[in-house]
Amino acid sequence: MRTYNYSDLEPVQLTELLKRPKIDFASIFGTVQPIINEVENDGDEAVRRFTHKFDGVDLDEVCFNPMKQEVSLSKEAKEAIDTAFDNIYAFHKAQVPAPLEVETMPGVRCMKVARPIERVGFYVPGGTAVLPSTAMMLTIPAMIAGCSTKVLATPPRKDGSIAPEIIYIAQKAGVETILKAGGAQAVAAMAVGTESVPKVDKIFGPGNQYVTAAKMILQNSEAQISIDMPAGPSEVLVIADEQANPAYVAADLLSQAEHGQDSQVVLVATAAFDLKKLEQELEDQLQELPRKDIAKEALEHSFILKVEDLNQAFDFSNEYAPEHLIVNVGEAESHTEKITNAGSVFLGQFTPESVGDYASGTNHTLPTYGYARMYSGVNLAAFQKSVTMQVLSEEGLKNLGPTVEKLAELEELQAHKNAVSIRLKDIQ
Ligand code: HSO
Ligand code: ZN
Repeated sequence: MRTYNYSDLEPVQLTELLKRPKIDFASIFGTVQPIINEVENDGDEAVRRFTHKFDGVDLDEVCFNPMKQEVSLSKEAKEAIDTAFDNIYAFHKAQVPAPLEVETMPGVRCMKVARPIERVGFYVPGGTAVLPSTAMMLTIPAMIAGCSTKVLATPPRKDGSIAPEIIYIAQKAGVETILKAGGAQAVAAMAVGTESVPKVDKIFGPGNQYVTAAKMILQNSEAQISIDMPAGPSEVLVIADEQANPAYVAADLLSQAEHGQDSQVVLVATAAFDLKKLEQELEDQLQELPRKDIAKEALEHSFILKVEDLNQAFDFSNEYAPEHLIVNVGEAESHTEKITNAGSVFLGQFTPESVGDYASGTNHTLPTYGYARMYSGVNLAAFQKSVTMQVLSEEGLKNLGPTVEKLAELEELQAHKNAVSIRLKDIQ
């Protein structure tokens, strides 16, 4: 991994290090738009065509109801899923907002209540790895929010089936429809609806560049959908000081690197951290990984930044705004105030990113690409919208009416003023 000294960096170099690989969305849009158009025009038939073309699978059915399926899974697999499910459920259930009511003036009451987004779609990637954990991260908060239509899209396996782990999770979360398709065609089918795919209002989940491009195009189209967030390749930034075990740090870096060749892996280390030992550990541990080719490539464009102290480390991390931030330093919790931009944070030597990827309870659908500066990861509120309400008593209208009349006058909107005056006349 390339190594830099934070204090020696020229501003241009710093800007370079903060950058993520450029994604040429203009050309990807050119590929994706015709796929969307075909799904709009031909519905299920287009989904079948693209699944044949891109996944080499001839679908017997485009969708099915997972509730009606038998699943065969080992006891151990079920137990692991059940434990993760319960933790994710508990953490997201605790996010249910209390109804809010404020009396802003005597007789003027304002309320804010949460309501579920009715129809939601989840994209669960297939590709180089099946990700049942992503199915949990998306379906559980939707279940808690009370979304009434839940569609899960995931590419079929070579034999046209869907992994039993995903079906088991879909059953637990009350998903009514599994769409056996991936890519832009799956996103389009959920956004516009087809003969067998219910149309949804919001689409969640990570995916490759085509999936992301489809989400971006469709949110700006007549399909009228919203999306969770823009997504880029997965990333981790580890901050390590002298107490961090280089073997743990190497393991954490590799766990992110194995996601994809384009994964972003950054180590920010204080001078006393043993970088020699780290390099050795990276090399040794890499050799043992089934996905070593992917991880190796990811490491090739990753880097190490040496800092003088933890303040520099957090300054850089906040500018980088990583999807995952691992703080492997002494008294890690004492530094949380310094963290301003990060998707999800892992504190202390016993908290690898993997625990949040799978089972601690936090969500792993997180902003990448520097979007942690302004986006939150998926959470319960992402499946809700808030509705405000207000009620005025006679006294309330007497108190507030003159203010509204004056403001309406300033805006020269006579009808607005009248709506108040006509009532005030009756009650004064
Ligand atoms: N680190 C990934 C999530 C994941 N890891 C799924 C394993 N499975 C992006 O946050
Ligand atoms: Zn992961």
